[in-house]
Amino acid sequence: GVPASLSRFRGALVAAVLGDCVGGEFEGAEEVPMESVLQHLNSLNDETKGNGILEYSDDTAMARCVVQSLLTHAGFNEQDMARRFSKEYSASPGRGYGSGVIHVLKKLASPQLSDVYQPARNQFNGRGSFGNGGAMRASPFALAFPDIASVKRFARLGAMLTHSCSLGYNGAVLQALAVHLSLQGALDLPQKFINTLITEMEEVEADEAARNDARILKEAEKPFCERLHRVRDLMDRSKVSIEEVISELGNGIAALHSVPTAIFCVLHCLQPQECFPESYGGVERTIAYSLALGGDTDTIACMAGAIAGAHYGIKAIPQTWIKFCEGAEDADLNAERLHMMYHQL
Ligand code: 8NA
Ligand code: MG
Ligand code: MG
Repeated sequence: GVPASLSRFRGALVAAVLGDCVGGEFEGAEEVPMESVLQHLNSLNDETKGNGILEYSDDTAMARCVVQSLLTHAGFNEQDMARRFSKEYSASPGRGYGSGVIHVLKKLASPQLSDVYQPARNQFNGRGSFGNGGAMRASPFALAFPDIASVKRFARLGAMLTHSCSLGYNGAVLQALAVHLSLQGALDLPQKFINTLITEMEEVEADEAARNDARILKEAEKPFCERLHRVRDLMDRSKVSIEEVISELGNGIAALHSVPTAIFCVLHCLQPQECFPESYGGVERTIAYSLALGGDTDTIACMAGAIAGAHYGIKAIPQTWIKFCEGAEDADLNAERLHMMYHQL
């Protein structure tokens, strides 16, 4: 497809919502047989049901705030984005937020707050959260800003409103970069795609704060780069089991254990495979595979969905799935608005 076409924007934003909605079924499950995944996804083809019966969770709730804020200000405004997060949380607190981040969201509601980044810095005894909550809502930054420097800068700042640990906000940078590249058609050359991500993250993780956090948490010197090298090694193998993917990359709620995993899901599902029905296109394969990993399935499928959707475009998304998922039609409309913003900046 054409780089940065409307179809890619729609695919990215809609598939992220679908991943969140259909992934909710298995969130936190330790083992998820592919058979159960296919059964669950098959139930979405029943045309007599539908109309948004699968609800979205925190992932989509916060991504919608990011989108609305970026569109309203034609750019990044931290006060406005923070206010939208806290308003959304107080309106619908039951969307499955992490147990730490809810304290930040409550503090962000205070009108006396002068520094909107402060509540996030106070998390976990001042170390900040390394959860994937910054990364799960990072895709819209790649759909709003055409230049890579802005994507990196604003994905980072947007995540820091709740996640001040570099292992949290750098996961958001990586997720936004993956969507940015996919939007340009970079997944046509998967090796080059992963190498470009590694090169970009080398620079991102050279930062003093990142090195310090990695040291304290006893991670590799450049944790995301190390994980991306593992992704590249797994890509080169002819057969990889679900167990190996989980043990090498993880399926948990830390950004480090989920963003590289989501990227691997997309790369692994670029070609048709025996375990999927023949009728499945790339977006269906990617989401199904993400769910079969278990763990934080809604968030991994949401992030993988955004990257895959930006590659395959809206035509690869089944209409029946859209009908079943709350917020999918809204995402489609917002994608059009972001597409305009991207091409005007
Ligand atoms: P968060 O910031 O509360 O982080 C999530 C969790 O990670 C925390 O509750 C802690 O247990 C742990 N954590 C993060 N940083 C640190 C630290 N520095 N030291 C010790 N522990 C830490 O929430 P979030 O916005 O990052 O959300 C992450 C995930 O939680 C999302 O996937 C979201 O959907 C949610 N969630 C996940 C599950 C699941 O079973 N996978 C269930 C409900 C909610
Ligand atoms: Mg969620
Ligand atoms: Mg989740």
